[in-house]
Amino acid sequence: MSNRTLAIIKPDGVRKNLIGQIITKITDAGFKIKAIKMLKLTKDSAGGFYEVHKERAFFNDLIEYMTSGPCVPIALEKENAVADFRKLIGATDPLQAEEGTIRKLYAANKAENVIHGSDSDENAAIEIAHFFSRKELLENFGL
Ligand code: FUP
Repeated sequence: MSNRTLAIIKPDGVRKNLIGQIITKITDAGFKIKAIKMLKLTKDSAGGFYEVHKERAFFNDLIEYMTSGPCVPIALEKENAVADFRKLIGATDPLQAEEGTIRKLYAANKAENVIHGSDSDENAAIEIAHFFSRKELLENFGL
């Protein structure tokens, strides 16, 4: 699965009407969209997704933000997907993100940073499974 990663256009990206612009950046960078949907996370689901951060001071705000409106999870494919996608989105804090990255272009701050990208092949597989069931991947997306 080293050729796959999970992106999420977060609720602020959807609210700012940036779905199209962000997807264009992603596909222009050579990523192929393998599965996509739009949904509003529940608190439980968002809490599970960000389980690693549950002891952090920002956890409650993170869950409020991630459940504040619909988001768009996307399973992407490309050689070296995880690393290349992290490069395309830029640092967590847009002030530290490189010019031209999605977060530099569109993110308000490090808490509301418009897009998620998996940080390892192992997490990519877990995160894709968080949003897309095996049955759905097979029947709807041919994966
Ligand atoms: P990233 O891998 O770049 O998405 O960043 P992290 O996994 O460290 O953080 C996940 C999310 O937690 C961020 F996208 C936003 C939120 N966060 C904060 O709100 N404050 C912080 O200081 C760090 C992260």
